[in-house]
Amino acid sequence: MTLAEKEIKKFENHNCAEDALFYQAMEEVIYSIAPLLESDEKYTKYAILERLVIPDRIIKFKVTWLDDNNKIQVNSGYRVQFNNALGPYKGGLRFHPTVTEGVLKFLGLEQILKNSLTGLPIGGAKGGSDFDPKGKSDFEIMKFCSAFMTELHKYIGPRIDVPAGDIGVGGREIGYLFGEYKKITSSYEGTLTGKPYFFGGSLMRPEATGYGAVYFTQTMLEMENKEPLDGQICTVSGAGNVALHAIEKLQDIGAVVVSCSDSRGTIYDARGVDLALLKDIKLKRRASLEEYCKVHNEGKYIPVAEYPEGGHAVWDIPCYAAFPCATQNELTEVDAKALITNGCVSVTEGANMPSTPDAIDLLQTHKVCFAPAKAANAGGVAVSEFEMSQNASMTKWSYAKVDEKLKETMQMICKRVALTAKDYGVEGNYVHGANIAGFKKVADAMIAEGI
Ligand code: NDP
Ligand code: 2IT
Repeated sequence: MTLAEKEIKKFENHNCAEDALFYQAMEEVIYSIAPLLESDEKYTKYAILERLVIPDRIIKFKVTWLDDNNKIQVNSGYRVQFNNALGPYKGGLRFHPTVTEGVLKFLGLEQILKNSLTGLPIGGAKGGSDFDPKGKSDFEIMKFCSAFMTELHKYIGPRIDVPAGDIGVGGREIGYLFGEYKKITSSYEGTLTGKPYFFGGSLMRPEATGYGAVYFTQTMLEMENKEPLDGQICTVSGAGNVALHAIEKLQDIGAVVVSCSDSRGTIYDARGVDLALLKDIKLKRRASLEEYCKVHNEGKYIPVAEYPEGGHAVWDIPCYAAFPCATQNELTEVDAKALITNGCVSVTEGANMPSTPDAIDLLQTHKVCFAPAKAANAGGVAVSEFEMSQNASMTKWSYAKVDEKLKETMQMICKRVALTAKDYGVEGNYVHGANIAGFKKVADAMIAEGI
């Protein structure tokens, strides 16, 4: 039995339906960091893994709110404060009917290592609710956010825990959450990031994750001696905050983005997608992508029912670079096979853990450059930290300054990940590089801070 297998065995109790995603994330981390554990026994001596995989605390609360028909609705709310060895707990809030404690534990574990990779003073956390924002009125969103914050405010603060957005939580929701926090505490402080710009948000926070994923890919392709992205066909999945801004930056640098998707279907437009229309449909009207073909009838809409068995229509489209930016496990082994067959050169994870372990193995075996989420999508949380910094010093940074710092951060992460992989004998494996580099910094801090 290898050291990694022995370590994984210790956590068998998480191998259950409720913790399936958490177990998947944890297993990858443990496999990746085996060379580090082997090279220095202090990590085992100080029981770092055992201490890291259990959150500092999980807060679960009831959220009761009144819908527009004055009917009482009840949801569950959570905040998983995972690890604050490097700084205040930091990570997004997800509002989606699939949210459970297990989902938030997976996202929280990823967040610890991602935040560590940014080199910024932020710990890891995640939270959210099984509340489904789809089809809710603006007032209902506001009432839910107020009710959620009634409980959450007790546990957060600019030096304690700083939530932000994730699936189902954008500027509108952060605005309502911030308003309620301010009302309860009478304090105007940077306890949430992703705020709209005119009351404390940072320029470029909405763009940061998508743009950052593109900056990361540019650096990775250069380091791996591959052709740059300009003029290349790219595919993107998702049609939310991350996907739309990845598309925006890709188009900016001259790439041709031919796809996007939502929970109901995929758009394929061989001439390049119409981003202004996508923003209108998804951000303004909050409608289905089906609307796209009403304007562009040359575009093709592929509903989920017509996806390949075990796969997704987006990854069937030939491309040079692929950007999964929707949700977890949306790029399977079937999809990886299709990408490889079609000559795809790089895959960048804009979403959190969008690729299944089998898919990653296959892509890496076929020498497809693979940028893992915790490195490639760290631009969002990095700019969140820039927002914390601006709030704390009561200043505003220019767009150019944020963009420059974001670019620098993504390039630094990419180089560090590649270098770490090389140092630990797994050159070219960005998954192992990211996990080792992210873990090492948190682990060293935990050791230095005592038990
Ligand atoms: P949004 O809510 O803005 O968008 C999510 C998009 O993904 C929507 O188009 C949604 O479709 C689609 N989607 C959600 N669930 C599914 C599903 N089960 N199957 C297919 N499509 C789905 O979220 P974000 O763009 O913010 O987040 C996307 C991913 O990026 C998530 O994994 C998130 O954790 C990650 N991430 C986000 C960051 C951020 O700054 N926001 C930072 C780093 C990572 P529909 O419109 O139909 O619901
Ligand atoms: O997954 C993520 O990094 C986010 N949802 C953003 C977290 C943040 O605090 O900005």
